[in-house]
Amino acid sequence: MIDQLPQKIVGSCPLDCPDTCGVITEVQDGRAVNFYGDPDHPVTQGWLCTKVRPFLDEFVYHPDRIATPMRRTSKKSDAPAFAPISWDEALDEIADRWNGIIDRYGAEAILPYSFSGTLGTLQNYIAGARLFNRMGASQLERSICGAAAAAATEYTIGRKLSVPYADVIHSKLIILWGTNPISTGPHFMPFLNKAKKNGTQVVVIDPRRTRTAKQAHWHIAPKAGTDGALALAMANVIFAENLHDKAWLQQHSLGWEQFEEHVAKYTPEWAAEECGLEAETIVKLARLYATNTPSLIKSADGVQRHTNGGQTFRAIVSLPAITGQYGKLGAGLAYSTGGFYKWDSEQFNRWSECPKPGRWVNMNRLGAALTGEIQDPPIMSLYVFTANPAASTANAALVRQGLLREDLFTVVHELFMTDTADMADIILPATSQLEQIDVHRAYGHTVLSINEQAIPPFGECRSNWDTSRALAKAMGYTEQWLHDDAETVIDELLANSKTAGVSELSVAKIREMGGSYEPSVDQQRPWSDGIFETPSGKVELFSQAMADDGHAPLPTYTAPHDVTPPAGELSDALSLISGASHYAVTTVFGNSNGMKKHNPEPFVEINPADAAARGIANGDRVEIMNGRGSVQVKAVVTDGVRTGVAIAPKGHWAKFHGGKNINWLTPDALGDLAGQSTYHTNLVWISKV
Ligand SMILES: Nc1nc2c(c(=O)[nH]1)N[C@H]1C(S)=C(S)[C@@H](COP(=O)(O)OP(=O)(O)OC[C@H]3O[C@@H](n4cnc5c(=O)[nH]c(N)nc54)[C@H](O)[C@@H]3O)O[C@H]1N2
Ligand SMILES: Nc1nc2c(c(=O)[nH]1)N[C@H]1C(S)=C(S)[C@@H](COP(=O)(O)OP(=O)(O)OC[C@H]3O[C@@H](n4cnc5c(=O)[nH]c(N)nc54)[C@H](O)[C@@H]3O)O[C@H]1N2
Ligand code: SF4
Ligand SMILES: [Mo]
Repeated sequence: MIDQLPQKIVGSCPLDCPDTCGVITEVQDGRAVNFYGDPDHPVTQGWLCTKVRPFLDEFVYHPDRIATPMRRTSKKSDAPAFAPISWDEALDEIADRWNGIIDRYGAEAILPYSFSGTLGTLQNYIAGARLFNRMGASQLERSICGAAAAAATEYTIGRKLSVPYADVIHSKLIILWGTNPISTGPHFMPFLNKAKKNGTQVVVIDPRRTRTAKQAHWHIAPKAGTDGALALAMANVIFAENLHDKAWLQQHSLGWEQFEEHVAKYTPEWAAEECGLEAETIVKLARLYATNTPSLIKSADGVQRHTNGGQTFRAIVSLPAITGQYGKLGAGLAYSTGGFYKWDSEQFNRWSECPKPGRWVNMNRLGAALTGEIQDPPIMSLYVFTANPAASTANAALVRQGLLREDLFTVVHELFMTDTADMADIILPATSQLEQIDVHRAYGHTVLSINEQAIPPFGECRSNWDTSRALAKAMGYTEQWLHDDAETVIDELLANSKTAGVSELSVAKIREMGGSYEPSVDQQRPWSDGIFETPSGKVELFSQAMADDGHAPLPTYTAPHDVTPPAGELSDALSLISGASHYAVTTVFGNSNGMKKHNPEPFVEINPADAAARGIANGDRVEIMNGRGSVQVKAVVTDGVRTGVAIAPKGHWAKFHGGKNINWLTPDALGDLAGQSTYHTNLVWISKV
């Protein structure tokens, strides 16, 4: 046989990351032999992050991949045990159980739960929508990540659009507000570094001196959850010192005079107390921001995972308006491009051919929902795919309690035996990104890319869409749109898009373009026409829509508030932030060698002053506790975190660390907008073990 050169297949990184990298898989004899960043992708530029470089060994060919469907053979409270079954047996059993539940309780007793294992439009979103819409199952309110920021953005400036990474070369000043792109969206960094060489100043606002903060010109570390106060005080200074852009405000905004009056009370002195900063710092920041234009605020979702996150984000996105930055080259806001591609909701969801949508169940309340908060009917079956809620959801002890219910029929579609899969009645084996086709839009840029299937499925694995099709068949649903092949669904999605230029695309056409489609530079630059997709077409500093929805119509500050029953004196509590780990993407790679090598043991960072007050030395084993639970971890004493705050990255699987992770402490209270998660409004007490 003649040796064949490996075939190069283009794809997209599926993980929850704004960069959605273009990837190349080299395939020989049906096996992926090489995997790297697409050199032709304008954002990826030929390199992948440290987490995904070893994707073949650490994910696709990981020795622990699940190969067949399995049925539970142990009690839920015992060590998990499973026996392999055939797909037909698994599908029959699921359909039987679901039909029984629908007959007795109605379809709303079934709850699909999915979030961010893959961000593929077909494999995550359409696969998660159509089948369960057709069933009339409960609808999951997907608010675990950035719902409050999204809602705040939409109320204020309309669709979620962003200044392109490449345009930061035009920014004179960039504020990275509660975001750590070196870890969480690293392809922004080459653009930022180029801008810095060009003289751009960089400010980072984060209670932690992150990898990104270490490289900034100025790092400001407020107390957790107080950014709303900081932003409103900046607005106060900008108006008081006449640094606002009156002409722009008059033409492009609504309610700015009310806003000016409203922020008069948010003085720098008041905010200094609230934020744990000096008043001069706030004044200096406000002046720097308002006088170095074009200026850009880049933010992400960490800063809004607080009880006041929605109003905080409202205050932050108001700042580019009062200084007239929206629409200037390299200026305004870089939060998310998630609103760039508009799909047709009817084509996507097939609402018109489905029963009335089921009631909404907030994913952040999963534990509560499974243990009695949701009644009439109670949740009797949970279908989890593309998510690992037993490790990633807040108040995880309660989630676990819910999953322990013997009468809850849990199906988990997974690649690995995660904390969640361990609690399943039936496990279905899932393909990896290399074994499935998909289409991806990104939330950090506007490239639309195809992910080609590169290799055959591992074992008996099936993609989310193929599993949805098989389940639809088992349930006797005959609608064609539940059974179309993947490429047909993607073609239809593109053809019905409301974004200019996209309806002419198809999988075949994007293939001809080399796997990805990039809109024109002009199209990528938002707000240059001065029009905003709000009810008034302007930036709504005063939002009637918010008032109508029962929210304060002007950006307002309320201190973050954790309702946890105290586990000590309130004055001894620290605010625990459990943001991204550098080595995992949420809990994906929690079972990888990278994690075992670089972050084998969960840790908590605390400031030397806070450590000394508790008699804690670097490396000590400590207990973190609050009214929800406790975990034991290693203490890292460092001035890289401000006083009053503790840092413990997310991403660890509970099963590898004595059955608990950091989410045994996090709150399941909802934030002020859009049912947002509030992971970081989390009071804890830390002591030496
Ligand atoms: N403490 C704390 N917890 C947090 C956060 C925090 O800041 N602090 N952040 C939250 C945020 S922002 C998010 S987005 C959530 C994410 O939480 P989840 O949505 O639960 O995401 P992951 O934990 O990454 O789990 C994804 C799972 O999907 C599987 N998977 C990957 N690809 C596929 C596929 O194609 N098909 C199927 N069926 N499965 C697949 C992976 O193996 C993995 O187990 O976590 C939240 N959890
Ligand atoms: N390596 C890696 N990359 C990831 C992920 C991951 O788990 N690991 N997760 C992905 C997901 S799901 C998401 S949503 C994005 C999130 O992307 P980011 O929002 O950039 O990441 P986070 O670490 O959640 O939060 C960013 C920063 O917010 C800070 N922060 C928390 N509370 C406050 C506050 O009150 N004020 C201020 N100013 N800062 C605060 C944290 O200290 C943290 O450094 O990243 C994605 N990329
Ligand atoms: S996780 Fe982000 S940076 Fe890493 S390869 Fe995927 S898209 Fe790129
Ligand atoms: Mo997220």
